[in-house]
Amino acid sequence: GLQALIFDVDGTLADTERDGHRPAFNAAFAEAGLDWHWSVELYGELLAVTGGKERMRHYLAQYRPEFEVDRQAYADVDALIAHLHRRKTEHYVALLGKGGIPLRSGVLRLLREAHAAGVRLAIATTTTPENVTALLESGPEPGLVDWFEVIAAGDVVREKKPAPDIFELALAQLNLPASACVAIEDSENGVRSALGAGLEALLVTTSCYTETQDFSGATLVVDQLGEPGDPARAARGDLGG
Ligand code: XBP
Ligand code: MG
Repeated sequence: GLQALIFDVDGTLADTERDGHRPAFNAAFAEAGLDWHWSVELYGELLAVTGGKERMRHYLAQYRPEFEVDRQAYADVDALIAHLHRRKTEHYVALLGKGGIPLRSGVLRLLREAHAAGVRLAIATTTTPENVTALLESGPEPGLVDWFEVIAAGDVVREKKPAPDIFELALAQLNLPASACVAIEDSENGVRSALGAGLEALLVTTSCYTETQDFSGATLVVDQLGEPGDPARAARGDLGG
């Protein structure tokens, strides 16, 4: 039977990408004196690469091939990227601290029901642990972060999604087989990661950047979890057997 839910964070718990991570990256670029700006559209393309540091490296290779790092200020490109990512994380956490990004519809309801039923909760995400904590603590449920027994996040694994490493780590830390868990994701990269770790029960709640992606292998794809009484929810199915 079902023993644990393993949640993705960005796009799944909250719509963090367009109005959270993206402006935080742009703020870090501007304050470093860089003329980089990630529009809503460009960011959609860049999301193909998971991980903020990896995404910046990809942007440089694809869109700024001529870029040369200011050697007076940074030892090399990696040092610049590490600096930008630290600052970006600070901007992002500050935004969340102001209550800037709510949990998606139905997320808190599902977490409360699972928590009350003794279903174990875990996270498997590409973003940093501090971002996860800041998001969970920014909402209306005090102590929500403590409901999660396992938070597998960020650079703790060698390869980020779509590689299976982060879901494998979450399963290992839960000490459960994939067959006892349901993964909840919003992106193709996330679905590939979960499937690669053997998770077959896979619920996808598409988000603003992922609506048109390929979710083959997912058990159920919906546009949101929704709340009871929300008419959009009545039309959708149930995770079922
Ligand atoms: C999330 C990511 C992250 C965020 C930015 O993917 O790819 O890189 O965009 O966060 P997923 P960081 O939802 O599949 O985990 O800058 O902290 O990486
Ligand atoms: Mg996601």
